[in-house]
Amino acid sequence: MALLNDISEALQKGRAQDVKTLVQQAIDEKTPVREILEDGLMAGMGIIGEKFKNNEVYVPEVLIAARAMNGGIELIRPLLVEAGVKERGTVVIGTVKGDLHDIGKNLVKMMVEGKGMKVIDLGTNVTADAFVAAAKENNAQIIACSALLTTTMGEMKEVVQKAKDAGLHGVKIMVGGAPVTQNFCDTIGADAYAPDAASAADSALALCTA
Ligand code: B1M
Repeated sequence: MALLNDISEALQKGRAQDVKTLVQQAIDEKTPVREILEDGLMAGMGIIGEKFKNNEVYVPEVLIAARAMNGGIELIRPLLVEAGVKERGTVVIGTVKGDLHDIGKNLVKMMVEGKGMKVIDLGTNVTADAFVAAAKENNAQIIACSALLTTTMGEMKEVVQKAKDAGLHGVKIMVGGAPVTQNFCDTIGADAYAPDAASAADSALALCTA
């Protein structure tokens, strides 16, 4: 549908006001809210995610697109609740204890939201206990940990251990950040590693729907 395509295009260009206007038009035309979300907003964010993965766009473009997406989501949120469109899963995210870097973590959050999942953002300097408590409280499927320092990435092992100790066997632990590797993920017994925000979102969705 042309209007949904226009929403996707405006989102990719980061035109927040255009996204709002077009989403409102789609609502007024009684376009099903799920289509506005999936074929308009999420489709646009998906394309941005792929381009980001391929270094065709960079951090600023992603942030601007995410802001445009949030504007559109705000308009459809009440209708989503009414229509009973459920989130595809819940992800608790944070940067590990001792680490204050949050730019990458915020990108992961936006991309995961772009896949239609609910994200509980615990911010930075998050202890293993806080990750576990939030996962329990929110019935999360995934704990997503970011670390940018070689001195803090070890905290991820603590999160894996504490989640195990707390009996959160169904909750998957996803790790990432510049010094983190697949090998490190395997060594600490985490469930998934993603090298970038778009792959993290793909992985989170796959884990939630597995
Ligand atoms: Co810091 N810092 N920093 N810093 N900083 C680095 C990381 C460093 C590499 C710089 C360097 O020395 N060349 C170095 C780490 C060295 C190491 O450990 N190997 C470093 C250091 C040493 C420090 C301090 C210790 C400096 C000091 O005080 N002596 C200090 C530590 C503070 C602390 O955390 N306790 C510090 C402080 C800071 C600032 C506060 C000034 C600032 C952070 C601001 C903020 O985040 N709000 C800062 C910044 C900006 C950087 C650099 C320049 C940029 C990091 C960044 O945001 N990159 C960085 C050097 C560099 O990378 N060039 C550096 C952009 C971002 C989009 O990438 O976060 O990697 P990134 O995220 C990617 C992927 O990694 C992945 O997806 C993202 C996008 O695709 N990803 C995930 C991230 N999390 C993921 C989670 C996932 C999956 C994928 O699943 C859950």
